[in-house]
Amino acid sequence: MGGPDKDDPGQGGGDDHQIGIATKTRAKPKKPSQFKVLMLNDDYTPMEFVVMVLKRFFNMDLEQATRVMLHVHQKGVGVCGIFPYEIAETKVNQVMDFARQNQHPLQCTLEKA
Ligand code: TYC
Repeated sequence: MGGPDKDDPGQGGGDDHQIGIATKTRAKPKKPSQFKVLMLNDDYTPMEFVVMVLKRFFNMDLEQATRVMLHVHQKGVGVCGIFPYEIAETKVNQVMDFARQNQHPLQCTLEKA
């Protein structure tokens, strides 16, 4: 990667007197960085509730949600999905709010992918 931009006209093709719009001012556009949404195990949140959360907020079907829930239950942590920062943050907040409303200690967090 890197190297000169093919799509960047830069200073105009050898013509010192060219009139036009400056195109060299923009910073190189950054790809939006991705974040993992992690679900953490605890001893109290019911398995069915975790499955419901994975279906509701991560659009998993019952089989996927059950697999991820069991992975978290056994290993302590698992990935629910990978998203741009703002979406990942929104998912974490939605899960935490929903867990709190239902008085479960379920924890969810972000990690740079
Ligand atoms: N360990 C919980 C139980 O035995 C189930 C559970 C799974 C809780 C995944 C949180 O992220 C979690 N009821």
